[in-house]
Amino acid sequence: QQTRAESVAVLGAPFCRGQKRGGVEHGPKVIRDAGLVERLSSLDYSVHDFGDLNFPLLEKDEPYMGVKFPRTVGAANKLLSGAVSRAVGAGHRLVMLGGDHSLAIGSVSGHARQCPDLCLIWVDAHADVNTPMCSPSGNLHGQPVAFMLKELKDKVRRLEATALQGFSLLQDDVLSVLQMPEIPGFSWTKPFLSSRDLVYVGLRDVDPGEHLILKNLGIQYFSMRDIDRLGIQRVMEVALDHLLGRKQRPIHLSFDIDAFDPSLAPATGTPVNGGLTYREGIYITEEIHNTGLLSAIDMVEVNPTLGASSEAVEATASLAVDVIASSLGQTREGAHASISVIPAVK
Ligand code: EXY
Ligand code: MN
Ligand code: MN
Ligand code: MN
Repeated sequence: QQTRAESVAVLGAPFCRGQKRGGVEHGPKVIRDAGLVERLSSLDYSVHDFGDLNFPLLEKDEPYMGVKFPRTVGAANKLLSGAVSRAVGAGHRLVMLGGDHSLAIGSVSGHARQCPDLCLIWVDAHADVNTPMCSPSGNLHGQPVAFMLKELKDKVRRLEATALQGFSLLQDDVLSVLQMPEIPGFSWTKPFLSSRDLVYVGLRDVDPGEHLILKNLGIQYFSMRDIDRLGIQRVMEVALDHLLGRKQRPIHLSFDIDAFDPSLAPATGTPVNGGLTYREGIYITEEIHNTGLLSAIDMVEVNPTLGASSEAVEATASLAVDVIASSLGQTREGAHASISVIPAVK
């Protein structure tokens, strides 16, 4: 039997302190129960399930600049970053099962320790790029990208006049939104990503401060409106050309299940109407697979306690498995590389 001779590491991250709703820590269990390992094995990967990480519980963790559970989220991500770095360093493709999206700080930074030139595709209804100064909630799952971007740590900033249009902020307020402060729990990590190395797909709920950051840093993004206008085929063509046109490099896919329409992925904490169709979501991942450069995937924000029924939870978890399998080469047209036995005539 032919095999891909490639290995996938599955790493569970049962963590919920980046937001306020309990239950998202059970994401890894329901995604595994939906048949993840079996599905990846059927794609001829050698699958190494490293189980779930054990995150430290911190007794006292007061908010800092409005940021909730900073030390708890920082410690969990430090642990995750090391585990991801080791798995990627050992030659595995990495699948991280969340947990809430604050975990991307650890996942992407751990990946970047092994692959410093990686690029990031963020599929989400949300931009998750609030800084503590502009976050409306203080929840760290709405801020992970702000911890990664080098430009938000630069002291001197060029402010484009156009970026300020429509904002009733004074120059000093704008600067403070664009400046990432030191947060307790995060001294282990430094920003490692340039704004040109990031593309968003699926946005439809972007806060004012986030919009200022997207525009000011010139980040490439495709909102649901852009998908309506251009179609998902063109969106992926432009997105991948933006990231890979100059040079081929490893891709990190951070996939928030709330990118999908809530009718498809109801079991999640911050659903927003008007999301990706099933076919758009699968097309995104097929195109990413076809680059041959996908190196790590986050699958986050599946919250089994928020489904209205067990069917709703199973549909959401099964969608997560489809996204991961499609990212790793499952095709809709079928394949025949792995035929080991021609079925006997019945
Ligand atoms: N933008 C809002 C906030 O920062 O609180 C909502 C963020 C939801 C984040 C979900 C994980 O993508
Ligand atoms: Mn629980
Ligand atoms: Mn997210
Ligand atoms: Mn989201």
